[in-house]
Amino acid sequence: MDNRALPTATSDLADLCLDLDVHGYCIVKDVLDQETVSAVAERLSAQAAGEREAKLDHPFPADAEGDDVNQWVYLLHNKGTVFHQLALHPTARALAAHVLGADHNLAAMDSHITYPGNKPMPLHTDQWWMPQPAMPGERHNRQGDLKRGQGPFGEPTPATRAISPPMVLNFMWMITDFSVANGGTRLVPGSHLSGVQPIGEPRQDEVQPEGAAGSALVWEGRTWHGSGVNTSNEPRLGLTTFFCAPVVRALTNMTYGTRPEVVAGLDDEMKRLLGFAPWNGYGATDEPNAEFARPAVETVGQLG
Ligand SMILES: O=C(O)CCC(=O)C(=O)O
Repeated sequence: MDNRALPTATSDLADLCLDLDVHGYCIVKDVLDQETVSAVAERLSAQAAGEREAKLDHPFPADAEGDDVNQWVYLLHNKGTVFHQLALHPTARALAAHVLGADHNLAAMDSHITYPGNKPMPLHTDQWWMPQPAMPGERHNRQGDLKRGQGPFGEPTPATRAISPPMVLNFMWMITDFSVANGGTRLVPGSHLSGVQPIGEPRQDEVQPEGAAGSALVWEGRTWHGSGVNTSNEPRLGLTTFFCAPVVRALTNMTYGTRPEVVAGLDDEMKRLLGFAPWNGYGATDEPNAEFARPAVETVGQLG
């Protein structure tokens, strides 16, 4: 298994799962038809342009320092029902289930647009906040003390002691082609098994998979990755459906951030995915076994 060649684009689910297990990432071939890609691209581009023009876009904490070129468009499920099918897509859900288990939530659905003239997003993992396993008698890291970019740092070689499992999965939809020229995602194969965080760039061992619009690049929470430099003349549209283990707090506050008129139009599966459904009592408001948590205005207030 260790000798498995680096991932190439495929739609074979067993191969995708093996690529994730062995290399920490996989490339899903032609997962969207071109009509869907066009519809998503059109809505996303209009939204991104509107937010930039109105100065309503905000950087992400893992962006390169001082990069005011790239753009994030957050909470996409509020910005067009065309995006909902991506979160619910069977291939995305199957890979999320493979890594996280049958129960998982949508932690974020955002777009990252790399524009010409940008800075590369530094290599990072998506679960820098996960405490390291500790041996009996060894002091544990306190989860609430961990900070982004703090380490532990090291080389992307297999650890020689226990490491934490993946807790999130990033399913990055290519809404335009992804290429080296337009700032496609950079990854370090095998880094998911190292148990450490990246420091120091550039690296010789990173890869930058290319793919056609309608494909997807998928990596698990421990894999070192970051976006590239866009030296082309066109924006690169990436759209991430970011899944998390159900007990983990989502990256975006989905329940607070979903507009009431959007909540009213959601089907039950989308509501579950966004975290409106309690999971073994977690995430409930006033009724742990309710199918969906009630918003505060509907819960019982002071009585008597
Ligand atoms: O946009 C990219 O290529 C990478 C995005 C990324 O690093 C992330 O979503 O954590």
